[in-house]
Amino acid sequence: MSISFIIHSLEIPLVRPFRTSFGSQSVRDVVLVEAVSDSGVSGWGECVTMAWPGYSAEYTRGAINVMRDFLIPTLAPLLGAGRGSSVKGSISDGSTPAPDSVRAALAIMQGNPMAKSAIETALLDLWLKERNLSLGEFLGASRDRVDCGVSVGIPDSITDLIAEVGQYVEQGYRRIKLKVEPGWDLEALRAVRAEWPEIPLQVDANQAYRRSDADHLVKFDEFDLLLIEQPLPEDDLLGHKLISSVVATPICLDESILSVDSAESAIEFGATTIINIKPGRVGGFLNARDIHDLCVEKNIPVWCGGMLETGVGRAANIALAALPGFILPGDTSASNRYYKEDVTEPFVLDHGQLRVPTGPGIGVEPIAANLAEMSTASELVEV
Ligand code: SMG
Ligand code: MG
Repeated sequence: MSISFIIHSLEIPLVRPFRTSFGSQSVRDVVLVEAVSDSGVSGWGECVTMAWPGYSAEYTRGAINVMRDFLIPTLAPLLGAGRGSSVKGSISDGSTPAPDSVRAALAIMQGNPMAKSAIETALLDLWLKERNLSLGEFLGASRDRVDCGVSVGIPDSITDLIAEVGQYVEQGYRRIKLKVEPGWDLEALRAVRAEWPEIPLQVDANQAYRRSDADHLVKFDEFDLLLIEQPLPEDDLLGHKLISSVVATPICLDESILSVDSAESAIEFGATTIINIKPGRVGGFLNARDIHDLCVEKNIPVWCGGMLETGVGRAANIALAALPGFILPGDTSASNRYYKEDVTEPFVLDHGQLRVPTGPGIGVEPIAANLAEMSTASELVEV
């Protein structure tokens, strides 16, 4: 007997198309990883890849393949039959390996942080449930609610933009983020600022500008933005440093930050003064916590990004966002921002905040009927 995995593929329609500088989607391809223990308890993790490699090099079909063919098999020595209390990091029934040992084993494979994060989180959920400990307690959460922002895709017109932002403001979101790209930036910002002069506002370009756009990016300064997120390609740290030297608005990195070391490099080099932490992008919640700790030490504010997660990924992100260094509102919106029906009980906004789950592990489970209805495929992977 050993831990087995089920890779669930789901399709969930979005309430409205979400367009960014790298493409548009109207249905979310979701991958949920379920780790099932000897005693029949399940741990869950969400793989946040998109269907195509637009945000980063990872994509959903590739992530499923690498999980099945490489990542899960590489964990075999930790998960296989015959383990017992003598296995380092295991507990007395030997069922679930300790989070650090899972991270170390997965680190042998290069890249694929989103796939690694999904597997690590499913096992972490199981391990925490065995200890009756919540993810928030484990990570060091210091709050029971988190401030929520919302990320607004590129719509068809300024009229549509104002209508959409208006709904979010009405619902109580504490910060608005506009997706921008060349040709959809200053006019959109001007329109939103004219309507809401005071609302905390920021933009995300998903790498759509170039170093030569510095003079254009300077024009963003007049809109009193909290930050400009990832204006340039992910490997262009020098470009971000150069932009920072001419633009007054703080530059925040997302795609460029893949590890504790890359975070430290970007900070020390002067390429960023704020960091968006996404567990999927950095290979899991342990790495995410470590980047948070580094940023606290270096006085760099952080906030929790989003990847259109279902309730499974959202629950875990909210636990992370409750750590003390997360001082800016996250892209941790309520379920109804994305989906008419979530796969878990919905997360509901309350005065611009979401409540940090308190149950064991990530604190939520998929609702069986919803999972069945949304499922397009499931694959059992045994070690
Ligand atoms: O989960 O609300 C969300 C989406 C937040 O804008 C968001 N994410 O670069 O930060 C980002 C994007 C990546 C996903 S876009 C499909
Ligand atoms: Mg981003």
